[in-house]
Amino acid sequence: MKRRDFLAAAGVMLPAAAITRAMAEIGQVQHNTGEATPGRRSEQGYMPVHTPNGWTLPHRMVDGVKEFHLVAEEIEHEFAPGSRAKCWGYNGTSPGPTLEAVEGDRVRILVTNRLPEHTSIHWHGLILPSGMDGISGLTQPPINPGETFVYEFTLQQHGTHMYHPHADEMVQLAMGMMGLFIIHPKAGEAVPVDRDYAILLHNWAMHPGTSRPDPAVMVEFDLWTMNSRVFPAIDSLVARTGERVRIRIGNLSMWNHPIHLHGVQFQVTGSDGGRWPENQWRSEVTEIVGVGQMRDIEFTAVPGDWAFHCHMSHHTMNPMGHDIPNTLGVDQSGIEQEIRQLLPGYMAMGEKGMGEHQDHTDSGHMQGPPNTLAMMMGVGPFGNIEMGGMFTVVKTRDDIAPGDFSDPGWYDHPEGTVASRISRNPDYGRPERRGRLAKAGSEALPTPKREGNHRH
Ligand SMILES: [Cu+2]
Repeated sequence: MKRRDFLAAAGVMLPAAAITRAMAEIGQVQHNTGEATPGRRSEQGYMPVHTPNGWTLPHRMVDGVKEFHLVAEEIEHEFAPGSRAKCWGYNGTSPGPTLEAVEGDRVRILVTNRLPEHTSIHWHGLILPSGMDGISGLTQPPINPGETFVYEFTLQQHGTHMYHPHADEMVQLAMGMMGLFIIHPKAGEAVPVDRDYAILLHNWAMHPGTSRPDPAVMVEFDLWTMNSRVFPAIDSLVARTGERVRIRIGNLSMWNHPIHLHGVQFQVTGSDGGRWPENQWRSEVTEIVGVGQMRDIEFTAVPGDWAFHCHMSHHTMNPMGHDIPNTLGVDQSGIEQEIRQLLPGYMAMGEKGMGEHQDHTDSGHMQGPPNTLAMMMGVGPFGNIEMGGMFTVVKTRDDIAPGDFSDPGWYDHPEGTVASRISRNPDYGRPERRGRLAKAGSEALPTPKREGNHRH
């Protein structure tokens, strides 16, 4: 965009004095590389945030103002290899690039709309003039297709924040329009972190066989994402043993997500309200991140491969039929033959649980609809991981260089520290058992006796 065009656009919302000042600065624009050197603090002294599967938007300094430029547009998105979709995002991606600044910075954010309909951007949780709040119709005119608007305000707080449209929200959020806005405290942090991750949670209705999210769905979503990716395509979160790690988690989906980390008791240290005073930090192993909320968790990294996931078990699955009949314990051997006459290759599933599912899909026995992921995926050093959705791994090793985010592979467990088989005999040992056991030899699960028929 030409400088003159920007100033014309800026004229919509900036006082004349600011434009004059900006014009005087033409030719004195400093370009910033955006992402600082990994593991190094920025010029302003903060440890840059790392957005797994994402990126940080470069800015430039214009007249002492940090200037960012977001472009709302349709994108080709991949949730994981095997599932692509036409989505909407910013600057080519969903989530849009992370914006990063420091409390006290003055920021100018240009927003160009290349969508087929109008949009706006709301700076979720930021303290700013009402007219900069980005609510189409309420605080500003909509940004029509082809137009560029400018937002400008001074950052009066620090914390983990988000941006998203506030125009045709149901559609634009469902299509993937969202991003993170990280503001570091001006005074620095008394307890510094060595690694600072940022993750946005979302859900998508990608009906099997389709390639565009369905914005009308309210409950039955089939993709549950961290930074718009599903397991096993979500980057591992890497750390060196002993490092202090922060994971900032925001939720713009339609569900609350109890986020669980294995291996440590983390501290919940902050939110969109900023980093809390230390005496308000609390130890948890699962923290619910409600819709529209942010939570920061921090921990000291201990060696291993540690699962990090939503604890809603259907949120760690990829597409599945939620309305299928319950076949657990049902002998389907006859039915399978009959259905195969109508549907060649049909496989009865679920008689002994769904654990066999990944074997069938991985081996190609069971071909799902095109452009649709299998329900459970991922292969670890000990076999199938049988996960999907909001699941990834915190990988901590002793020999990771500061700022190295590359995946170190699977953990090499010290001798004698892995659970292992000691018998293949189901009658092994003398464990105490209570309650009503299923009949010997039956594969059926015990069925509780119902109360008698009370009709008289
Ligand atoms: Cu969840």
